[in-house]
Amino acid sequence: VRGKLGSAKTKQQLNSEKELVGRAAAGLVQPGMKLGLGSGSTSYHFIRFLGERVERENLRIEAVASSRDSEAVAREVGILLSEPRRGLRLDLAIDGADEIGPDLSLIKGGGGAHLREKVVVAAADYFLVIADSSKLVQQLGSFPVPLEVVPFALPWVMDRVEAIGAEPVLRLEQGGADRPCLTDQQNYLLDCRFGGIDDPAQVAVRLEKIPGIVAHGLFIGYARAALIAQDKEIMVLRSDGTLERFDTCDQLP
Ligand code: A5P
Repeated sequence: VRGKLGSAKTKQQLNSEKELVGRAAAGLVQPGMKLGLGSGSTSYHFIRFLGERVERENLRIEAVASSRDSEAVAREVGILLSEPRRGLRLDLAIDGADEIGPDLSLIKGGGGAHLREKVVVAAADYFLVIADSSKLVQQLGSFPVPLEVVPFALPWVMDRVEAIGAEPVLRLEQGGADRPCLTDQQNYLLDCRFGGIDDPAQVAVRLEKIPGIVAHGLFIGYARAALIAQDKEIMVLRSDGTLERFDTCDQLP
């Protein structure tokens, strides 16, 4: 397990960290807020704890889910869900990440939901990342950058991605079937191994010039802060690279 926050951890330890930070994030939600709900295992904990607050405190909130999976969990725990609509701005989006750079640039899409996740965070006034300690890295790129690709364009997208220095691999369904994994929009996913990415913004611009890529997993300039659990503590990372113990929401920029 990578990251400047610490040593190798078991899956169970990382899951406890995800749970800890998910609970803390749910505690930040204020009555009346319009929320963006992320996807993945850390967001799952956040949504469940938020559902507990909805039930216990009769907390009134409205939320947009960034994937069918998150929508199902939110529904199960009694969170009122909305669809995107004209004029709707979200107060706060909370979501996980696969890698977090020191300047809060991110790689997302390990769960294949990054298209809707990007749509949701772009509609939010504040994007807070929540993660376990393995996600913080000095440089993005050990984790392959996921691309959501229109099936028709796949071979040519692979050629173009290779030409900019990445190794693209088509994501297959889990469980050994030889079928491509489909996103919520019925598109394919290409996992692109770049190795260390010196300039994530430049790579993002290059990917955006390739027709057929609906969304890439680089999130540059979206996150305002990240809450990162480290054992029993939570740290806050800001875009200037400062990292300190998180005790109160006044520490959020
Ligand atoms: C989903 O597509 C992703 O962007 C997730 O937000 C990301 O993979 C983090 O997932 P975990 O919280 O499961 O680590």
